Amino acid sequence: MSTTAIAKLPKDFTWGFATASYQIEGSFDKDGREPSIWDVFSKIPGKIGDGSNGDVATDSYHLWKEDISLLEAYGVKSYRFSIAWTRIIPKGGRGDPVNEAGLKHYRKILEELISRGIIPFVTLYHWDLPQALHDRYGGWLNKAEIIQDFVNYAKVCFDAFGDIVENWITFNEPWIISTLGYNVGVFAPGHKGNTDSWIAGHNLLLAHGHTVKLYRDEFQSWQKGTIGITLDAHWLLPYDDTQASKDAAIRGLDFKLGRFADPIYRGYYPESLKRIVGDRLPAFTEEEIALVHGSSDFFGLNTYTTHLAMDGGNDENMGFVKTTHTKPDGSQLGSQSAAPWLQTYPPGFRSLLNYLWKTYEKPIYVTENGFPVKGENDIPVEDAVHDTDRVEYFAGYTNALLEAVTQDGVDVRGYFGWSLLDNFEWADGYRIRFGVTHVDFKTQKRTPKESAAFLTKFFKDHIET
Ligand code: GBH
Repeated sequence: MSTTAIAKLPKDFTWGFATASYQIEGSFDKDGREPSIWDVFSKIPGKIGDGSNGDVATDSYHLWKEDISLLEAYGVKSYRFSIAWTRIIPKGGRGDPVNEAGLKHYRKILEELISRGIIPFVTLYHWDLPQALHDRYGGWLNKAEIIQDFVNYAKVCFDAFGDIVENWITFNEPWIISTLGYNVGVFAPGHKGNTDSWIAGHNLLLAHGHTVKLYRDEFQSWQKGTIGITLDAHWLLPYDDTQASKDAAIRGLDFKLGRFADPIYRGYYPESLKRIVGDRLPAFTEEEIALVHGSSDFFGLNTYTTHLAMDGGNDENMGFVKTTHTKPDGSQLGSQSAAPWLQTYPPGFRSLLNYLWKTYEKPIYVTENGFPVKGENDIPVEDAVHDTDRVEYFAGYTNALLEAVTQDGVDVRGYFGWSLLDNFEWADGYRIRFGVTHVDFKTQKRTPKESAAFLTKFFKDHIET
């Protein structure tokens, strides 16, 4: 009998699950926390599909220890979560008081994680801007104020936690923040404006650049951490053989990914972006771009699906590229999830990893990847735990990752499944479940699904010891 050696990820490859503060914490008014833009936005009738909000969520503000026990039971090496700005500086600004209760809360979580051998990856901003800053000066649209206030908040976090946090992520998905929040208006703060997405995105890049400079100047040498940003990207394939579709796939990547990745990793906005957006795209001064260029130690990637791209449509945020999962012959690219935008397509993940490594030459952390099973919200927990479609998704995606690393030589250092728990899925409310752990939102009972066990075994089998 012959044995084939199993391809393995390097020994220091890390893996775990990710969450975000507003999606899991609840306790929206406890211990000094003040409203974020998501508290206010979610309570406007009609904004959230099931009329819900994050007031309670998975109650992780109280059940954090139980959540950490789940992580431990799953055998993870790392956990990615985000800090709520509104717990640290409830009104957000640099003149506003720091809230000791908030600092204590995250400190105890961090200490508990470390005591159980789980490495924290901390996101500073997963969309929950203090409402006070929105009211005071328009939040991300106000360059003069927001950058300084964000850097001030980040400094409080580096001071308070930097001795035990070695992995920092400034922003989660600036594309989503700027386009859905400041142009389309389907995410908080629900602002609509045809130039404002470009301004918000530009200010996010600058806030990121200034924060990383501060970290490198004052903290990195003695805290020995790394810092970077997480961008969201879908792989794009041309819809058909036409040149127009081929160009559309490239242009779509420029708009979705290059818009943030090119300034950070190469030092300029993509040409197609400048051409199409014209002078509504703010320009960097020489000093500013020097700050932004090179401001990420790694490439944080959130990715869920692949789309087919074709020319046309009216979405300027995508460079007038239309996307679909339906092939020209009417068949589907992958299998459908509970969310209209998400189908399984593992080869696209492998292509995306290769593209990022070739284009940006930075070690990659997959900071989110996951799948909401169709119909899962309508079935009892006994059935929901047999999440075969999610297992199939993770099997395809982890295998694509393994191939990218071991066959293509892509430098991927970590992988986080989205998400540890079913949680508040933004404008979709609680109806779309991404968790590897089922949550009964009435009792807060947590029940592991089969997908959790799948990932545990996969990484146990496929990381060198
Ligand atoms: C990530 O966003 C987020 O970081 C995470 O918080 C979230 O829970 C997770 O993905 C799952 O969605 O087609 O108009 O319905 C990924 C970006 C943003 C993609 C919302 C889907 C729905 C827009 N997602 N988008 S729409």
